[in-house]
Amino acid sequence: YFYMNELNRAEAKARILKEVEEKLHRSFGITFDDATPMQLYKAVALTVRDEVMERWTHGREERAEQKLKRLYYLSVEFLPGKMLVNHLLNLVEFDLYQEALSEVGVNLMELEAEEPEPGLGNGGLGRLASCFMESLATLQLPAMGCSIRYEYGLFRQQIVDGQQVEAPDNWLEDGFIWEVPDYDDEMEIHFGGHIIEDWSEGYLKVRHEDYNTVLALPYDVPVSGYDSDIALSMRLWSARSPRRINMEQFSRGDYIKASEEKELAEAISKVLYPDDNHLEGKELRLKQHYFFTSATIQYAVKDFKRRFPELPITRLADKIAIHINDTHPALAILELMRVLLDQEGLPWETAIAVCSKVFAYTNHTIMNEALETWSEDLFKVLLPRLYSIVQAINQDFCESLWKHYPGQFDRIAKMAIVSYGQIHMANLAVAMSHAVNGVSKLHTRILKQDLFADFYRIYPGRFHAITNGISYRRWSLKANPGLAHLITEAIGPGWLRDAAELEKLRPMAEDGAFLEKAAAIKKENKVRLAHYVEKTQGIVLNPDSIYDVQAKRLHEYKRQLLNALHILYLYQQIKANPEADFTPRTFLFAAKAAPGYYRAKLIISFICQVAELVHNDPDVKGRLKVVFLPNYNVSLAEVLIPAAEVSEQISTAGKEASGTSNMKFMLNGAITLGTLDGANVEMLDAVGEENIIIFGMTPEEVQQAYRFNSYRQGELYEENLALRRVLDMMVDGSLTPANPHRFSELYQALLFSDNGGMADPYFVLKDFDAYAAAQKKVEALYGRPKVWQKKSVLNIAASGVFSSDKTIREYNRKVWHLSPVESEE
Ligand code: 26Y
Repeated sequence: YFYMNELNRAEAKARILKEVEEKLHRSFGITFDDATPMQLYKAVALTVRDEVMERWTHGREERAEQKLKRLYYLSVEFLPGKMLVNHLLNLVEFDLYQEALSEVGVNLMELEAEEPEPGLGNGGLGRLASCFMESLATLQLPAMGCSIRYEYGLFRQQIVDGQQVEAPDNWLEDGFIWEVPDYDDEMEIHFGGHIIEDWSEGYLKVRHEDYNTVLALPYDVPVSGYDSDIALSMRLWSARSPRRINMEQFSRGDYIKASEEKELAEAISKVLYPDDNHLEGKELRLKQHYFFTSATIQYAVKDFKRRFPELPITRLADKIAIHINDTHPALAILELMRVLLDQEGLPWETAIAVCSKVFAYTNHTIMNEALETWSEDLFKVLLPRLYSIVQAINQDFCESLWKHYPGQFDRIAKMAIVSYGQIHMANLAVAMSHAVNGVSKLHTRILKQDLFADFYRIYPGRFHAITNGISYRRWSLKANPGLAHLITEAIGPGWLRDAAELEKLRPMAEDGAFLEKAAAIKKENKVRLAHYVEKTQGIVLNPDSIYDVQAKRLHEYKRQLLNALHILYLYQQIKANPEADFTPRTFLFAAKAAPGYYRAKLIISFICQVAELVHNDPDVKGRLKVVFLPNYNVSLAEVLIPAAEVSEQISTAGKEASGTSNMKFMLNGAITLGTLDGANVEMLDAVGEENIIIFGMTPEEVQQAYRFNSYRQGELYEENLALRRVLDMMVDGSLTPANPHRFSELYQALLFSDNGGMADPYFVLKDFDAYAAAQKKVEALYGRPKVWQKKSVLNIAASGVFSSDKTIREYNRKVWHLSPVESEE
């Protein structure tokens, strides 16, 4: 379509409109003029789906024909974002559709508003999984993403009276055009019951009896890649009761009991757990994990046998790779062991050998509260066969450890898979995978030196550093079309295939006309955001102020509180000197807090109160604005990130494994204000220290302060007057005069240790001065627009290394070894 002449274009547009019209007639029995926006959206989406489906079929056939190895990417979360426009961009048909539809008065971007966003994830980990799927499709690597079809995605966040309120996300309510159920691949999942060891034939046969069955029905959602001949599947398993309604009970009049059973089975895929980086060991969550990993393993084995009837099961690892995204799907390891032992009849050692060749594991966090463990008591009741398998693996594993660490009981206990009544999923994943990786260089170093140091000593070759990446086409072409067009105008369209070509923009940083155009686009995006904020919040933004954005899940370690305290500091400066010059600033926050994370919710309230204070003070007028944007999700990110000038990446050094929004902001020309944490370190390497603002403690300093317990919070309070004044504002009634104690918990947590926990464990106070100084630099730099714009363009030029295409190539080279589907020309 790129190279079409005018005549062909006109024909193609007419064809598109005709197809849309036909879909309206056939699917909805309605004419174009009478169609509702939702019907129109669906009709357009159905025509696009037809084309995506062709690539889907093609990919499937070619993969079979070429007998290719396939990757199963298991993740309990995916955040794909809206799909219509993305598919059109990938098919390189966006312009054509947009023109065709605009000729009949329909705006394609507005049409997409009708599409529900699948909120099947919490944050970075889920979004990363979706970026990976797009890159796999673009590189034509055979892969399938597997997860759960949650009926309710992550809650919708509302802010009521300055507080987070959760509303259900019933995203399937109006139907989801992109999913296709596959009844042929429905699987049976067994829970509970007990196992019987049968030696009657002279060897061990294990029978599982009295279990409860739940059915897993897969819904496939196609994933397209940029200008790719194939589409991949995201396979979402949905739980169904085996008896739609238990007929026997029904006829005995026990209708309630029968429907209860159905409800209980279907509860498994009802709702996504809204916790990010924090595990509560709930039975239903364990059920979810087993449900989708068991379904996936059974399907993978079935598909292997169907495609390779000539191969013995011992060759499984030649034809499939299974990647587990964090430990949540690590039960897949035990489930494959079960299938190999009990169904395929492999001897123990052989099954272990096959498994260890199949699995690879990515760690996404070193924080203790996010490391997954399950109580043995719960585990053995729910998954009795897997329990006996994990016991045996643990036994073997600990014996082998004894050889490496003779007599070192403590060390072995720390590495054990089962210890002190708990099953340690990360230890299982490391012990049973052939590859383990961290998600940035720094994070991987911490894994090797700290969390998995004892494993690293024994298996150094198993560990890899593979830095995260982003689906940069969505975050430019889709989210920031103005910038994308400017880039293409300057360096040609090659960057859309190869992100490294963004480097060609470097010389443009010296080109005044280019800088002006880039600045004009940023301004348009700021205005677009201002419209959005006015329409949704009734708040008017000043598009000439600095747009400073912190958008991510709310966590103490991410330090939204540091940002908020600094705003109070600026406020005090204005109050002390109302006539002084002050660069107008807009601070935008967006963050969901886990519903049970009390302190995170309190921080949201705190930010909202700071916003109120600033808003109501006449001295501040026009200088400071603070906005908390509710319901951060992929769609909001697509409006927010292109408008940002300052990107806040201010986590405590060593705590953020990588971060990925940092990369998206960089691609969109924001200047990063960040700590030496996660991928920020690599952004610094890529763009150079003049083009990023780094501040605060180093990861080593943080480590030392913990190790030697040398952090003196109280002294900072005593000695730093500016800081003390800010902290005092938390409790002196300035924010909530009617209830001055509202935020005392936050204040206390910064200054006083509490049941053995140290005060301010994320070093908010310690980094305060450095942060304020860094913000001063921001202000000074903003006062020199040409210099700012130059740095902004250099950031865009250097952001190509964070393409997830590159990340996926690296996984493939180091871990998966897949061959691409070759297209016949
Ligand atoms: C099960 C529960 C304990 C849990 C639920 C969600 C544990 C972790 C998570 C999510 C973790 C997550 O999103 N981690 C983020 O992964 C990103 C992609 O690698 C990183 O960029 C980011 O630094 C990390 O916090």
